[in-house]
Amino acid sequence: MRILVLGGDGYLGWPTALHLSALGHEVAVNDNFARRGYDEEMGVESLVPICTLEERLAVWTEVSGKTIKSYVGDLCDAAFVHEMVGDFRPETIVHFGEQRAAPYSMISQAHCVYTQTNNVVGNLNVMYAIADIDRDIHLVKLGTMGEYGTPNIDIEEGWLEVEHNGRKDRMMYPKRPGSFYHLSKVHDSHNIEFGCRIWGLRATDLNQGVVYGADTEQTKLDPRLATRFDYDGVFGTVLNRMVIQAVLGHALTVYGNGSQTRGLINIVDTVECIRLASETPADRGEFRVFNQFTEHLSVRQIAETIAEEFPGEATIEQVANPRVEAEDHYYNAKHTALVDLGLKPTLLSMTLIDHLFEVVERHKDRVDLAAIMPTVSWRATTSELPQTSSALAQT
Ligand code: NAD
Ligand code: USQ
Repeated sequence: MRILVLGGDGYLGWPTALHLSALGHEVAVNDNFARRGYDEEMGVESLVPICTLEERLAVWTEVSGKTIKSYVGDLCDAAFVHEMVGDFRPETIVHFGEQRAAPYSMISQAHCVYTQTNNVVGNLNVMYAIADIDRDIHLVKLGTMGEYGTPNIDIEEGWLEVEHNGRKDRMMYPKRPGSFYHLSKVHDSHNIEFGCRIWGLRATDLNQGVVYGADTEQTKLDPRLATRFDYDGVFGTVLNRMVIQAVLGHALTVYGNGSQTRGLINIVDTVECIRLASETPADRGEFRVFNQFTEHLSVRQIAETIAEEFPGEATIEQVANPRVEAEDHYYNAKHTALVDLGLKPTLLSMTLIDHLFEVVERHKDRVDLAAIMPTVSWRATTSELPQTSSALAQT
């Protein structure tokens, strides 16, 4: 199958491209390196050193004998997207290419507007390219479990049967997200559902939980194939951050009382979910939604699990929650569709955590301790223009 991976230089896009290529698919990647630009803006770097996209692609050919084509450009450039899709003629487009950090979207007005413009416009350009060039192309779009928020009822996979005043309908599950980033994903979902209903597009929206892990079968083949690993207070996700904190002797930062619960997924399952969704496409006109996580834990449970497994001393610190989010809430989210397609979940285990400790130990000298504590408050509304930033300069 010909598969175009958008955001193919990122934490998840790169290992997904390798996984699909290793399994015999013909793969191309797109990226505009915005993520590398946010690092410069924030003054941080991935814990694990990463090569340039060009170097990574050359190493993959050296190691596997396979070739991955690359298209460098911005998804917000409609002409570029049209040309890329027309040139590669994919059967599937996997769309990872968005600004993905909730705290980044809450830094200031400019960061919020950048995030929503980048994500919503980029996705619309992809939809228009598919509609114009070939409506049989299956769009596999990365959404997020955070689109749903934490409602006081069970979370279904995208759709909800509603009975109101004696009448019934199947409606998109109501959304109540927790950041301007998460909201951008809600807007994308609505736009894609509209494209399926009106133009007959075929799409799978993958509402993914928080990803953890440092490597996959392919990225382990050569250190130059490594994917990025973020730990800072803006881009680092909770489990990866807590592993680094334990190794560095920094207290594990639980925001608020830590009862807030999130779906989690290991990076090796992410790449497999993308394969499963791509190889069994949605029907023409179908907006299919899968909840992509394998288990759910509260933030406090994550911290306790890591602290218990750490061979040295690890302390847990409850810090004032910089976000506005429910801490004590009901949480029961369905996640059976991908298992029904064949996913064999990789649950959080001592072996996985020990492996993460080893990865961090190898690179701990690269950590900037000053980047660990959270700095972005959900309550502030900063509207002055930020310092010059390569990422923001594109808006
Ligand atoms: P990432 O930031 O590492 O990768 C995203 C890539 O997209 C980057 O390389 C970036 O340069 C690129 N990109 C951004 N805007 C672009 C544009 N306009 N044109 C071209 N390329 C662009 O993020 P990630 O962690 O790999 O996440 C990938 C996707 O999965 C995101 O859409 C994210 O919302 C979703 N997701 C991630 C997680 C997680 O825990 N990491 C969880 C759920 C969902
Ligand atoms: N948290 C802590 N301590 C920390 C960091 C985070 O307690 O040091 C808490 C947060 O308050 C939050 C939870 O952990 O309640 C998750 O935070 P996170 O930063 O790990 O994840 P989030 O901001 O939700 O975003 C990440 C990815 C995003 C993806 C989302 C999936 O960055 O791209 O969409 O996970 S989900 O959370 O299911 O929406």
